[in-house]
Amino acid sequence: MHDSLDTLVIAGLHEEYQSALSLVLQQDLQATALQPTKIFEYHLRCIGGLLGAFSLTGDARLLFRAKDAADALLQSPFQSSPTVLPRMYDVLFPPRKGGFPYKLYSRLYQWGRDAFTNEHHFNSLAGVGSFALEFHYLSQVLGQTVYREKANEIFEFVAKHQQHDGLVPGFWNVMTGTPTSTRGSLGSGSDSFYEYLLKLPLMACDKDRSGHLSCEKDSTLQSMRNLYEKVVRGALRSKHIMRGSEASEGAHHPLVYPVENGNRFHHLLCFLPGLVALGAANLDVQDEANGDESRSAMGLAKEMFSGCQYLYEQSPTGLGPEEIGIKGLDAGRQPSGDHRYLLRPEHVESIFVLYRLTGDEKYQEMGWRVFESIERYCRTEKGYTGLSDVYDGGGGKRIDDMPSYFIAETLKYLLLLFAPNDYISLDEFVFTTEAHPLRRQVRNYVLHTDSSEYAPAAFPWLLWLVIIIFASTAVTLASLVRHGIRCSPKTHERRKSS
Ligand code: DMJ
Repeated sequence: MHDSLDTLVIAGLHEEYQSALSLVLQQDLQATALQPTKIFEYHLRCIGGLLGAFSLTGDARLLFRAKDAADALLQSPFQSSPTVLPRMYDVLFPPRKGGFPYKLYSRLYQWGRDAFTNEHHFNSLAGVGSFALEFHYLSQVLGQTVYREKANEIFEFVAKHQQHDGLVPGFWNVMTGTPTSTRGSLGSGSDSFYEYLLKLPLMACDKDRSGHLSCEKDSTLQSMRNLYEKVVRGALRSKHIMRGSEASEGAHHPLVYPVENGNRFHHLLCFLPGLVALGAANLDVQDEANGDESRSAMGLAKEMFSGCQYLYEQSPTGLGPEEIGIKGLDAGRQPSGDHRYLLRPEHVESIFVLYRLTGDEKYQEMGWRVFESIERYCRTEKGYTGLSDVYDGGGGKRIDDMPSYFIAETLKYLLLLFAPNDYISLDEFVFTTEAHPLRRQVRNYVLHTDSSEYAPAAFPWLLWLVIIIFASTAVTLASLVRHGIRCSPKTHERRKSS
């Protein structure tokens, strides 16, 4: 529900938005206090969703819900880790309500998991390093630096381990603050860390006269921007693309695929063309292109896009697979790998960004074809479903699952692809990794509403007052009863004399 709020606003579905909003506002945190929550998903879907809807509507109730949720993260997965890296899972409880019983349970849980298992000692790079955009935004809007500082600490910490090509280790022991191996990746488990190296500067840095980002005033933002450029020039160009000519002998097509481990295409990597295009449009990068578009950052973005687009187009369903081997790819044969389509957004995200940046209508046509395929193969009576095999004429079996990112991202990007350019313009908004639009360059934000009116349920002072009065009355009564049984000498004397 949290993940869908801003899509409903963007789509102009006012009634549906009001119903969703009232459900969201009924909850303190979208987490069950007794079960460990996966922090990464909670952060990007719930906090991101609340902030995206706040950013569009200015409704302060959403902002305070997001603040409560972020405070819950600071008091649990951040605080229970001995390093600056938060845990992957933790029990969350409302930061001001509830108090002692929740805290006790949470501490017992934390003690138990550390005593009996070490599985909670590890977290991915994306898991520790994807707080930056939402936490900076919270700090900017609330005027409280604590969130930004936490995100900056994490970045500074992991960035010390960057390799010569810019990659940062993909898995961490949060108890010791050491990477579990030096292996880095741009895809699963790492993607949003690299995404935010560009998107946070986009949101928070100033623009110079030519419209390019200028981050000199803030050393962390500057370092993030530098690392982003290093990754695009280094790791991305050297390890994470495969040219069609390398993929299959005699292949003449000028395609470039984003890949992992030398040869594996993963759907998640299809966010890279859009990201690199966004960087090309906003950074004043002196690359080695010398006017040769194919060697420029925008050229690289378009090349990688062509690989993703090809994989969509050459499947009989018109939808791209989850993960396949690229080596030996042959139009006549089914590639080996994971053929599922999980309603993922990354390719339509790149279609949308490239359309907005170039104005070329061919991207709208491509997006429309993806939409038609989704309608044809994935639509069910009550919603949409993933498919087991994009290479099967009918899409294979229906997976019977509609992840929340389908509404938050896939549908939102498809919708915006056909909206006017100034509707949620890329000059005004930056999209989080879950496609929640946050306003860029927010300065001295003034809340649209009286914040006290919408302050979330405060610490229950009245309840505690009643409990204290009740308890002290009980103690007094108990002592009176005791005194009645064993009277003090004075009372005894008074009684005797009367
Ligand atoms: C989304 O939940 C987010 O974009 C995340 O960063 C990784 N990818 C999924 C959807 O595929």
